[in-house]
Amino acid sequence: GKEKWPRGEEKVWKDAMRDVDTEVTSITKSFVNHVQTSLARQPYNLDNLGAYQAAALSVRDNLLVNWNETALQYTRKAPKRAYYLSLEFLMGRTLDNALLNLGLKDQYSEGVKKLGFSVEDILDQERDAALGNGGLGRLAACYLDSSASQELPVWGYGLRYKYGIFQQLISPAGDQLEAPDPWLDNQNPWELPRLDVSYEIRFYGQAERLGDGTPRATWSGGQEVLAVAYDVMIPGCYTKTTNNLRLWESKPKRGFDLNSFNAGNYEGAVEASNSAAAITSVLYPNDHTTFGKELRLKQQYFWTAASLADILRRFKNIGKPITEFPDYVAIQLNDTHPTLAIPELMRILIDEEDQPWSTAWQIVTNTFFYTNHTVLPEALEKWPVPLMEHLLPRHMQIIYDINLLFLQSVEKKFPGDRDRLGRMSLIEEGFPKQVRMAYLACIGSRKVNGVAELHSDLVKTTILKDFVEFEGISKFGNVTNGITPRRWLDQCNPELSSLISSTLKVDKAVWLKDLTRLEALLPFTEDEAFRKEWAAIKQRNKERLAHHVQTTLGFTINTNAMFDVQIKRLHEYKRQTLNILGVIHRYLTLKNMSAAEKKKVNPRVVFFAGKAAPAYYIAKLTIRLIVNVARIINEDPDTKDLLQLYFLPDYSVSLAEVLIPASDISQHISTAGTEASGTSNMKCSLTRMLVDGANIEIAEEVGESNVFFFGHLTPAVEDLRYQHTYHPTPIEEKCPALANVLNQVSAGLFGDAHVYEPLLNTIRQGDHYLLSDDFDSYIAALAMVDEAYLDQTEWVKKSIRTTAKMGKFSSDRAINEYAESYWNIEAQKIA
Ligand code: HBZ
Repeated sequence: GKEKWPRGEEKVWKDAMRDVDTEVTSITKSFVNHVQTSLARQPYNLDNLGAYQAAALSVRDNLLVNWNETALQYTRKAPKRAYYLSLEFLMGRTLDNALLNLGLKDQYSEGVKKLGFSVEDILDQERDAALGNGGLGRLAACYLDSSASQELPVWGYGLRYKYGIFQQLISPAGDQLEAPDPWLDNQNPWELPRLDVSYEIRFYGQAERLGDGTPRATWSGGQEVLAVAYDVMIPGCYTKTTNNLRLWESKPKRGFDLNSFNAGNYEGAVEASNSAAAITSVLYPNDHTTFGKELRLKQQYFWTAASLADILRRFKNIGKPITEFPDYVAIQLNDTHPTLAIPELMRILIDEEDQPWSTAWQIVTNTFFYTNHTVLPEALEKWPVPLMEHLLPRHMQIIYDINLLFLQSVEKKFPGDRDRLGRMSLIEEGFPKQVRMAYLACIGSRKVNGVAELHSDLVKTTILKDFVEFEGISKFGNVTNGITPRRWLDQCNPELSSLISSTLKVDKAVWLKDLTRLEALLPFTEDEAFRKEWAAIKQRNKERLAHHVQTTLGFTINTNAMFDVQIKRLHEYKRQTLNILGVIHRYLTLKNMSAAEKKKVNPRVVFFAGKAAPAYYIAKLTIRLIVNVARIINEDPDTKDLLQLYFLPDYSVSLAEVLIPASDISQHISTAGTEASGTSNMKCSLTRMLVDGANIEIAEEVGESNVFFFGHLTPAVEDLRYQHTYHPTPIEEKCPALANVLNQVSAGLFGDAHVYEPLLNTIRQGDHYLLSDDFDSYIAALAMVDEAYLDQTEWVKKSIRTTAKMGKFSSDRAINEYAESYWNIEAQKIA
C-alpha cells in the first residue's frame, strides 16, 4: 500500500538516535542503531521488511549473549553432551518464538509501535526456514526447543540447504506445481557464518588395506570438498540456556582446480566448484520413498563426516582417552539418514586413531542411538553396493567387515539357520546388492526406539524381529513423540494461553514447561463463564483463519460452520482419499435432502493442506480431485451453505500456526499400523479428532469419549489385505455407498471423466490401504461428530478435557526420556 513517511513518533526516533532515556530505551535504541548501521537504511524510509530485519538483528544481539555464555559453560564443565543428527529441521519462523522465549514480546511490540510499526506486520515479513518435509523434520525442531528449555546440553547437526521444501502452487486444472524456495534471498539474520569452522570431506578415490595384521587402510584420491559451519541459536523458554544448531554448507576446496587451470581447461575448473556447491543446494522433497540418487548419498556422507569431525575435535579438547568417548558423547540418529556415521566413526577410530577393531566397535555401539520413524517397507532406506563402492570405497569395506563379524555371531547363536543369516545380513542379495541401512543403524547403536507405543511394538515384531531375538528385548524401546507447547499453544494461540494462565492463576513460565499442569483445567469444564470464553477464543481463531483465506485466496468462508481439517503430507497411507470420498458422499446425501431435513444439518467447512512428493502421481491426482470437487460443491446453491471445501496451497509451519487453533475437528485416518505416530494430532488436540499411531495413546489420556474412533485395528489389517488379494469381493457388494461415490467421480460429476481412473483403481483393485473396509464405519464416525457438535456445551467440555489431558504430549516429556533413559545426560544450569 501507500505508506506515509516518516512513520511513528518522530521524537522516539530522535531520542533513540541520540542518547536520551525513554521508557523503552534499549529496544528502540538497538532497533534504530541496526537500521542505521547494519542495514544502512534511512530511519524515515523504512518498510516492514526493513523493520523486520532491524528487529531480528536486535533480538539476535540478546540471544548472542546467552548463546556465548552457554557455549562457554559447556566447554568449562565438559558435561556429557548429546548431538541430534537430522537431515531435516523444519524450523518455521524464528522472531516470534525468540521474543516469547526471551520474555520480550510485549516490550518489542511497544517499542516498534512507537516507531510506527505493528509487531504483527513485522513478524509476517519473515520467511519460513523450511528445511524439512514433514513430521520428521518438525519433530527435530520441537526437540531442539525442548532441549534448550529443559537446559539440556544438546546440539543439532544438519545441512544448510540453499533451497528448502518447494513452494506448492495449484494450476488452473488443479495440479500441484513446484517452484523453488530461495529462502535465503532476503538474507537470514538468524544464522552466524563460521568461516573459521570447516572440514575437508573426501569422496570417491581408492581404499587400500595395509595388510599389516591390523584392520587399517588408507583412503586417498577422489574429490575433496569443504564443509563450512553456519550456526543457528536455539533459545530455551525463560532460561539463559541457548543451544546451537550447526548446519553445514558445501564449498569447493579451492576456488578452481589448479591442474585444469594450467591445462587451459577453465570451464572444467569452474565445473568442479559447481559440483561441490551442489551437495547442499537442495532438500530432497520425498518422504517415505528413496530414489537411490548419488547426490543424496553425498549429502548424507558430507553431513555425517563433517558433524563427526566437529564432535571429535570438541571431545579431544577435553583431553581424555578416546575410549572414554561414549562417556562424553551421545549421538542420536534421526531415522537411517545419518547411518553412515557408524562406518565413518569406525574409519576414524581404526585408520586415524589406530584402535583395534573390537575397541572401535565398543566405542561406536556405546555412542549411537537410532530412532525409527516408519515400518512401511518401501520407505526403508537401501543403497546399491556398486554406488557405495564407487563413492565411499573405504566405508564399503568397513560395512562388509561389520557384516562378516555380525553374521558369525548370529551363526554362533543360531547354528545352521541359513534363512536367518540371509534375512539379517546387512547386504540384501539381488541385482544390484543393496546395503540395508536400518539393520546397520540397529546393530551399530546402543539402543533403538520407535515413536509411539503401537509403532515401537510393530518395529519389534516386524522389521526388527530377528534383531530382537538376537540382541535381546532390552535394547529396543519406545519414546512417544511430543510437540513444543511454546510454538503450538502459546505462540499460535495467545488468547488461549492467557486464558489458561489467568484461570489457573499460574504464570505461563511455569505451566509451559510442565504441561501436566493443564490438568488443573478439568474442574473448569463445569464453569459456564470459562466455557464461554473458551468457545469465544475458538471463534476468533476461526475468524482469523477466514480472514487469512480471504486476503490470500479471495474465498469467503462461513465461520459459523464446524471447521474440519486434514493437514499433512499427501500420501496413500494417510488416506486423504478416504476423506475426499467422504466429502463427496456428504455432498450427494445433502443433494437428496428435503429443505426440512437440511435445516437440521450443521454446516461444515472441510480444509485440506499438504504437499505431495513431486514424482508421486497418485498423491498429486488426489490433490487434483480435491480442488475440482471444491470447485463444484462450493458453487452449488443446493449445498454451499452447508458444505464448503478448500485446498489451501503451500502448507507450511506458518500456515499450520493459523489453521490449527481454528480447527474444531482434525482427521488422522491412516490405515491402522501405518502412521508411526503423527504429531499434528497432538497439535490439534491442544485445541481435537478421528484415528492410528499415537492416537491410541492420546485416547488413553483424554478418554475415549473425547475422540472418534472408527475402522479396523492393526491386527486385522494383514487378514484384510489377504482377502483383497485372494478373495476379492466387488466393491458394489462390499460397500455400495463407496461404489456409488466412485461411480459418480468416474462418470465425470467433477469434470475430467477419465483423469481420476488411476486413483480410483487403487481402491477398486487391491485396495492396499483398505478404504473399502473402513468406508462405512468412517461415514458413521463423521455422523457421530455431527451429532456431538450439535450439543455445543458438551462439545466445548470435550475440547477443554482434551487440552487438559495433553500434558504427556509435550516434547519436554519426550526429550527428558531421551536424556535419562538413552543419552544419560543432565541439565546444566547456565548462571
Ligand atoms: O515422522 C514421520 C512419520 O510418518 C510420522 O508418523 C511421525 O510422527 C513423524 C515423527 O516421528 N516421518 C516422516 O516425516 N518422514 C519423512 O519426512 C521422511 C523424509 C525423508 C525420507 C524418508 C522419510 O527419506
